[in-house]
Amino acid sequence: MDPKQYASFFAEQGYLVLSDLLDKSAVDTSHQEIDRLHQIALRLLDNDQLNGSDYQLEPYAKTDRTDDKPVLRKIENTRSHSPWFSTLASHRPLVSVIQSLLGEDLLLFRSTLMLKPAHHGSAHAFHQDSAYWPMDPPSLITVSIALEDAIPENGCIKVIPGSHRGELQTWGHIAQEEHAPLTERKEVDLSGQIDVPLTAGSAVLFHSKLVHGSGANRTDKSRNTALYAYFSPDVRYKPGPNAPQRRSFPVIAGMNGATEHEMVAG
Ligand SMILES: O=C(O)CCC(=O)C(=O)O
Repeated sequence: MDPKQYASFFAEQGYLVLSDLLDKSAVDTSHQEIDRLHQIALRLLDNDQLNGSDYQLEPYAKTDRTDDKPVLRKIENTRSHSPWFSTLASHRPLVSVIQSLLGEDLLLFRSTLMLKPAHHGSAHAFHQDSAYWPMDPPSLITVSIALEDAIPENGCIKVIPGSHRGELQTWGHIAQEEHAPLTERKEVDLSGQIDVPLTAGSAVLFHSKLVHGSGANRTDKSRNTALYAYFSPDVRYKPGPNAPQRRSFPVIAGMNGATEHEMVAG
């Protein structure tokens, strides 16, 4: 697809698959880095310091560690914990596609590793990201880069194509037990849902109003993804009254070469 086709597919469907975004060496480096971050998490767990950190345990796992590895659901703010995952947010081929959809100036809202450990990885109920984010208008783009082959059995992402053109709705808790339905909301029409299987190194982009989720990991291997959310500086920061009223966002591209951009609530 050329950039024009990307833009029209994304506008219509609200998601876009980028095949082979990372080569094998980048995928291998990501695995090594994930192992290193698990060692850090293990030390935090042993010292009772994991709670309240950017490392989150699987809420429904039967144990907090297996094979001397903590059973983690996700790691937030990876750009602060890992030079590798910080650099990956600016991966040139990825940034070019995001720029073709959002414009030249790009800020980073989120850098996260979504981890689905073997047998433990919980499901993610259907939701729209913008229902949880203090950003307006709700037009951010997330990329989820598969670091292993992602298939329905290990909880690949599911999307409802075109759902980003509907209203923003109120959703419940995202993390769900393995056999829980992916939504309790009877009024949500799930008939159009599709799985988005990806090979390791491929990625899916999705609009922050797109209804999406993922099943549990029922296999004996982990299913990990590197996830980044980007936005244009036209999007405003609108936090609730109890949240910090100023927030600084990393610049990924443009913005006259600045490295950080502070936004004041409003
Ligand atoms: O990685 C997944 O399984 C789902 C991620 C997701 O839904 C999200 O971060 O909004």
